[in-house]
Amino acid sequence: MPQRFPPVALIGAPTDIGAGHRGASMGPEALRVAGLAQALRERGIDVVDRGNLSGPLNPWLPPVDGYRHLTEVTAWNRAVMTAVRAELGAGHLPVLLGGDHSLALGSITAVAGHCRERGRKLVVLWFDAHADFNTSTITPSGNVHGMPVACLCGYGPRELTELGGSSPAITPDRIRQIGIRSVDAGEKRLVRDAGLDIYDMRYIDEIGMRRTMEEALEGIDEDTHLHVSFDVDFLDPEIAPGVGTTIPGGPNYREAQLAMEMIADRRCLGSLDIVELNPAFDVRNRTAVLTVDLVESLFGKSTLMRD
Ligand code: 6HN
Ligand code: MN
Ligand code: MN
Ligand code: MN
Repeated sequence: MPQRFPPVALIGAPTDIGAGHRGASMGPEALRVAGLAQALRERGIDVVDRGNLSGPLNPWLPPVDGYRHLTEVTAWNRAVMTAVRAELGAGHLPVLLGGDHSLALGSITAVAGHCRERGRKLVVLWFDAHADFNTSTITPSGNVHGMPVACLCGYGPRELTELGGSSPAITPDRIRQIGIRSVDAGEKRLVRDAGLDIYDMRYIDEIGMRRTMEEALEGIDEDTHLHVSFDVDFLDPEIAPGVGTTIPGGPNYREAQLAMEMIADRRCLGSLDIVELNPAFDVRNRTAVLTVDLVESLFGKSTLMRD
């Protein structure tokens, strides 16, 4: 049986406030133009598009004390957290249309709070070329989109680590990272110290996507709230050029589809971020179209053929 999905709420967060290139602010509209809502409706899912959140413009300033635009990043994340919390409270499945990956702080903080209230187990699958585990002292760029996982685990400025209350939103054991192939020197050490569960490209090359996903999905069942944070730069740039931070050697089309299909089989998707899509780098919106295709699989497109 395919998962029966609650109504899906699309939440646009049109900003590149945490990124090192301009343009992810156009991501929500590119996903709409690629037919995201329609594709989900064709799967029999109720979809409501909440439109776009608003927040400060990108002042495009250099970092201060290791952070670029910390005040603005915080404002955007508060807006995202509030919107995601409201959808979860209403029993909806929130889909955050980023925007850069710093916004996952707001969405996952909301999801973690929701799971704590309901006594539900949370697992975050973080699809990315990057670990996003930098701090102000080790970051090579000051860009907060390289820091959300660290902030969620309590390493970061109070504005961000205490977005949802005084303790960190999650512990590192809640998160599993897939597709990683670019980690900065200081970040590597911190990732190891924190004990993050990382399925990097070397691992995927050696044991294949199928076994990787079996391991990453271990212990996940219908009582789990599964949050998928999908950074489009997870994909190989040959098929997904529309991102600001392309790193060669990512999963190909079939590998990415299989990962999404295997998640769908678990029937416990509870929330989703689609981030870092950057139309300024894309070619005829093909990365957005590909992303919609993968989201269809995540929502069970191929499941019916296997019943
Ligand atoms: N992303 N590790 C680099 C940095 O600047 O911290 C790149 C981060 C990219 C973040 O793609 O979400
Ligand atoms: Mn990322
Ligand atoms: Mn990335
Ligand atoms: Mn499918």
